[in-house]
Amino acid sequence: MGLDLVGWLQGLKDPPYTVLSHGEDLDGIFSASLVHLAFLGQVEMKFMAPDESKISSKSYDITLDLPPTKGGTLILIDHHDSNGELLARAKKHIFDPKAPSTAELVFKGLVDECDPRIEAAVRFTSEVDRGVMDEKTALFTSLVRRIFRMRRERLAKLSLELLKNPPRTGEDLMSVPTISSEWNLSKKEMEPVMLWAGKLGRLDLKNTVLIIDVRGFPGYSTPYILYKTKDSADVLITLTEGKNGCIRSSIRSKDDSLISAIEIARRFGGGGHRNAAGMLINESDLERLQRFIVERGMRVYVAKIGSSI
Ligand SMILES: [Mn+2]
Repeated sequence: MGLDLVGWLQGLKDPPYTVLSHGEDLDGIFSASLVHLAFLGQVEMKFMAPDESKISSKSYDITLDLPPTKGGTLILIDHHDSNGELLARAKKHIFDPKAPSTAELVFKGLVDECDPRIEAAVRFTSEVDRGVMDEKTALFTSLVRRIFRMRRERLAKLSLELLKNPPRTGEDLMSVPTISSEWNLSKKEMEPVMLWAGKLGRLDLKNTVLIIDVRGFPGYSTPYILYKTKDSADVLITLTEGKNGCIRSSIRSKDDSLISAIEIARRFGGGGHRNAAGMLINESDLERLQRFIVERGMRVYVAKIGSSI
């Protein structure tokens, strides 16, 4: 079935095929790797964040793990429930909100190969995208974000490195050349954040939403902070500086918490998955956010990065 899609695109136009993927996590990067494999390298990769692609007027042949652009796409492959309303922007799509990762959809849909190392890396990517990860994988995700912010053109190189050494562990992810050199560049600014996140992670807050204010520190550290604090409260919300004075916020919830991540995100115009979502808010929304949480019967604990815990 999927090979039909490859043939369909090849019949429609000549290579190289333009690929737009999510540049902020393993799923986006490795999905791009798999498309590179499916089209035998005849691709040009670009990376964006969801809030960028949603409003971009450019068009792409293949869009992965993102809301399709206003300019449209020939093929969309994605698993984000909240992008379902934008399917009309794609000529053809493989869209399944139940899929554990976009990488799995790309693998099943486009890749005509049974290299067990690739298959294992797809399974690993699905686990990571569900939020099951170790400390090194969380650090990798933070470093991917740093690259995305500072030199995103290098992500294409990273996606090829991952294809050469299909990752199965956080250790594998940290050892690819682009990532280990980024770690050397960022160690000094990351280490204080890591220490603080470790202390925050030892809190044990019941029925509480922990709001972690990371503003003033590098926003790319968020995935690592979320990992270190994952057991400290039912819901975690991070605040980092966004563009034009906006606040970028990531939300994580536990299955049995009173409020889910997606409920909070939707309430403030964001999206994502049930227990992992994101939103862009303003300073003036922070009070509304806290009120919403309290009205729904949960407590709020605000931690400002660097402050004593
Ligand atoms: Mn994904």
